[in-house]
Amino acid sequence: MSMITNHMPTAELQALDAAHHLHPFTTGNEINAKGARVITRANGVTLTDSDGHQFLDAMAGLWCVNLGYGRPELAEAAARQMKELPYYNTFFMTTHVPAIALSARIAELTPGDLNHTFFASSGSEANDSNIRLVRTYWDVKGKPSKKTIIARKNGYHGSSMGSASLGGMSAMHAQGGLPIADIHHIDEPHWYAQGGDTDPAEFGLERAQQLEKAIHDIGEDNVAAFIAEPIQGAGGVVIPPETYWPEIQRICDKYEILLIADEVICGFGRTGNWFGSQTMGIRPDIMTIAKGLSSGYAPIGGSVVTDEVASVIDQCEFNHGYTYSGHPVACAVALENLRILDEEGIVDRASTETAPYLKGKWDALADHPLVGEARIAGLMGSIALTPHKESRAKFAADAGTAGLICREECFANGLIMRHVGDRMVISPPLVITKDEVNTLSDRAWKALDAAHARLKDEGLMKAAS
Ligand code: PXG
Repeated sequence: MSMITNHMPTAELQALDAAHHLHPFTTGNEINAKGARVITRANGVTLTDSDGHQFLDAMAGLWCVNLGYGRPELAEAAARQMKELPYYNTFFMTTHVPAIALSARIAELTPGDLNHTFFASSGSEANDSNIRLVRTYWDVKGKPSKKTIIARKNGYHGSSMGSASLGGMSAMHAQGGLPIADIHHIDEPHWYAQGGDTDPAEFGLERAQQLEKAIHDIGEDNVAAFIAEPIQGAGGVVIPPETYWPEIQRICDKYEILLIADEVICGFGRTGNWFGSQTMGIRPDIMTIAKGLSSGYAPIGGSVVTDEVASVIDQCEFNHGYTYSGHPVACAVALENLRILDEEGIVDRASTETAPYLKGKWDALADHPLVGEARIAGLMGSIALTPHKESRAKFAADAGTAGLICREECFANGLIMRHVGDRMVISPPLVITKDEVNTLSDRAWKALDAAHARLKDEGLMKAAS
């Protein structure tokens, strides 16, 4: 038990939370009955709750705290900026120093001629901006019929009406009448779950070629853009077969459509390079960024566009923007985060030292009787739980039953992993040390053993027929 700051007793905090706080992606009755876990402090890769329990946060919050918790420099950058200029907008012919400095720094870090950033406060907002950006782009170019955006089933691009429409999460579409008009979804390149007996390389090509077919079906004159995450994150860390992205790039090059890489999770060092597009060898026209941009210390996101896209958008008044587009405090925090990630060599070390070490430990989990495959790219990994390794079978129980049990056992063993259905995913802070990787791996084995025992006891190690 470590020191607990002087807050109310946990039960009182939970009662107030239940009375007044509505939670995202949560069944209210369930959390209110059980009592929310109250996180009070964090440092490095370790979270502390209101009872003093500690957890290794193998999710970096929600895939965002790339720098790790507790860096005072970011707090000081925020305080300095709040004292100097806490707020001003970037509308109506004005700008300010933090937005100038951050957009220039992003231009240096991003590949190619992605040199221009339109700021938002989140990934959802940035993807909403992208819908308007690509449709405006084609309007200005005299091709207003090019409106449809092609996206992927089980992709995740945010939770607003526009971004959730780009996303391919059916449970989200079912609430609130989504998707909005002119969004089309193709299948994801998820070989483990959907590849059956095909060879992964073959499957990757087939899934990429669905884009070409969709362009033909909808008509090139009606398609504005294709959006995808270089590696699907919330969909379960789905690393596509190597054949997938080159084929997607070929198709985007052949037809007149813009390629949007949603780098909200993959960006800022997560996959072993500054951007997932570099890891996957793609040349997007637009990148969505958020999360790791500020390591989650302040809400900020953006759409980074090429010189060509900016030169077209610049010809019109773009009737779009948020009160907090380029918020000076968020920009100052992001700049400080990028400075540290770069100057302390955190992205480089994560890629050259930590990632290979973690990969060794992670790949070994595939030997666990409950694990069907272990995949990892940089510091972003997943394992598939299965009742029958050889056939990659799904469980007979509802999807997510085994995953939830495994997540509970992770918590019980001081480890935070997220479950996506019956896949377990990790995305630890990039600053995780080799010792902490050992701890992560030890706790993952223990949690898997405990989950396996429970699944057997409860008669759940049965394959779906
Ligand atoms: N794009 C991607 C690829 C994301 O992963 C967003 C956009 C939206 O960003 P904002 O900042 O609006 O949340 C995301 C967010 C999960 C989970 O449970 C994942 C996200 C958000 C919340 C939960 O895996 N990703």
